[in-house]
Amino acid sequence: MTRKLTLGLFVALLAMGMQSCGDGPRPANKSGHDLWLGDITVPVNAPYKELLTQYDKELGDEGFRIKHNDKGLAVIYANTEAGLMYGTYHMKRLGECGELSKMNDEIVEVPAYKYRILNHWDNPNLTVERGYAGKSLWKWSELPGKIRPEYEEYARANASIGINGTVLNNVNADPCMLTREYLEKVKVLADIFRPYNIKVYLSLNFAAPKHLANLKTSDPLDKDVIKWWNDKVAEIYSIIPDFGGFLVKANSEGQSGPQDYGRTHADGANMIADAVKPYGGIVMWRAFVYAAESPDRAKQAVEEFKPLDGQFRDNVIIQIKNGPVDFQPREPFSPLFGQLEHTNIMAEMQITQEYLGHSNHMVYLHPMWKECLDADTYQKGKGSTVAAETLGKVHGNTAMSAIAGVTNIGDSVNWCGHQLAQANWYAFGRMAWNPDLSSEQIIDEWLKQTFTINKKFVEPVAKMMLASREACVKYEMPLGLHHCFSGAGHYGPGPWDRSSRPDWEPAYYHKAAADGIGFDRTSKTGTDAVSQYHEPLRSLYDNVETCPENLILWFHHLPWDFKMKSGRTLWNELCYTFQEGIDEARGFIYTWESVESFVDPQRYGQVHDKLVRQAKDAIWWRDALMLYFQQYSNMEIPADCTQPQHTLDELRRFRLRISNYETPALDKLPEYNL
Ligand code: GCW
Repeated sequence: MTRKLTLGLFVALLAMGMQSCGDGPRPANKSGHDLWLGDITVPVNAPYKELLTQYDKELGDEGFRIKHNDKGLAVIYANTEAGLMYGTYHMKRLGECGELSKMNDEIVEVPAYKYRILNHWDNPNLTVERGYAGKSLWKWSELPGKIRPEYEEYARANASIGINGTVLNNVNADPCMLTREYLEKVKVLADIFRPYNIKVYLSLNFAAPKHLANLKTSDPLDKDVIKWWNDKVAEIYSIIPDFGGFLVKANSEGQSGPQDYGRTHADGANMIADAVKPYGGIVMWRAFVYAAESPDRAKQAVEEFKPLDGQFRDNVIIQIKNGPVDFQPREPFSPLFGQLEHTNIMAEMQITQEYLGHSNHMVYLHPMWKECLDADTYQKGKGSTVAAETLGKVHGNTAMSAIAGVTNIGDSVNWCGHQLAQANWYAFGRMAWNPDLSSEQIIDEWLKQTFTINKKFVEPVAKMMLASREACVKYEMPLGLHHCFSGAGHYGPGPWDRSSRPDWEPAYYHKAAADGIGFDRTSKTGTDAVSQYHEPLRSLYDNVETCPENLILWFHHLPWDFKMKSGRTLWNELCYTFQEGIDEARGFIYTWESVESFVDPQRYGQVHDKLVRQAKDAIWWRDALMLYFQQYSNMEIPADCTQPQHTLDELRRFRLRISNYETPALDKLPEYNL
């Protein structure tokens, strides 16, 4: 490690990883971390900060101003300690990026979203659902007695990018999290995070009254149930006075919810909201609901939540995934963002790469999230972007603006499983602070703070990372295809997979048949999902001539020889788009090799091995999908494309035996020549 360690905590985290070997757990003692911890604490007491004596409305509770005082010294001003802290991190970031000259002008920074929250899908038994970075960071069996240094490092990392809340446990929530025993453990974490302006939240199990108190029901209108929740919430706040509130997955994928008792989502959410209201708590109620019987899963959130608009309490926020199905590499934005007027809404992004190659693939996700936030819902005419909707600007309810990211953090030595995946954690925080920041700016900052400011490294690696999301779309599911994943951990292709539910089978989504491929969501012949979008989008998507080609198979079922804008048949367009993805993934390896001299051997080697696997997986995806589709199209893969290296039968026989809590080892995957 040649770089000095700095406040740019992402430098620090990587540096820490460098002190141990291999991918094992990070060292549990502090000694290895002294340098950066020491460095990080110094500026917090430095004299160039001033709490304002008169509240400055422009800055609010978390913003700051940096300007020169009459002695020519740059000073950070804020209304609160939190504001001073964010200002300090900002100043350090500028320093690390070689941009201190920006302080010649006055800087005013105020976070865009009020609630900037990480969601951990961590279970009490230390598994992490869709977690690809080892086990859970939270060592519940050791708490409250033993405190690991990682807890505070985690808080510093988040503070440096503006995260101010964390939901500690999985939305598929174990009721035990609300027991006194666990609340005492949660308290320890809350105490560690508090100085960093981070509140803790918990996911709740809606059936907790039944599980924990043996009540006969968990009906949200039952008076004993209401009392139980009120008492439980009072207990929580007596232990953690600034507890943030709850995240709820109800009546979704087998989780209990108010509909079990003939009640609505609003009944359920409001009951919890009333309990936390006196303490300033909030309820984030997820809109990720779908039933096996529906002909189109993509429509269900709007169908369930639109009729409830206006019925939710003002401390409830409906948490909506960016896309209408499920965190696919490309989805149109969820139409629910443009359908509610009197209800708080927030976006849920997935930082962990459930559908983007786990921590084996290098995929920089900010461009994907920004595509969603920048998308225009047209709910109140042009400019009603998803960002504006979730910031509360479209309906003038800005007080409850929020955004959530499902984390990619675990106890692996590099925190996120892939050395370059920390960029996604970093990017989520920066985006929540300022959704206008560009993907370029964020990756530039992260690379400079994590590796080196040398342009010869930063420029090619930034270019590679900026291209990676689109490359992943091309090699996994181009042209609007979606959910062609193997059921085994959602890693790798499985277009032929069968399941207990039709909507858990890839064929439900790709609909490949002799007459063509794609999901018909048009108004005349399809499910009419297009009508959940406002004009001009509705018509744009409905009409095959105007539908953007990168979403065409999301909205249309088209014949194999359909003529694309390029003049190619749909079949050939699929083949060549896959090919571009394969070529780009191969190119990432060469880019990385070209910067070898800037990276220490350990990080260099780890990233290199994974990039090689990523390129192999790209060919695997193409082989699996196109050989499978070929059964219906009877068309050939063009001769100038990489030719398949396995037969369809071989690929179908391959079994990846991983659970929803694991990522596959690189040597357990189908072999390919690059
Ligand atoms: O994408 C699906 C995942 C589940 C997850 C669910 C959800 C936590 O496959 O593992 O459960 O989404 O978001 O609730």
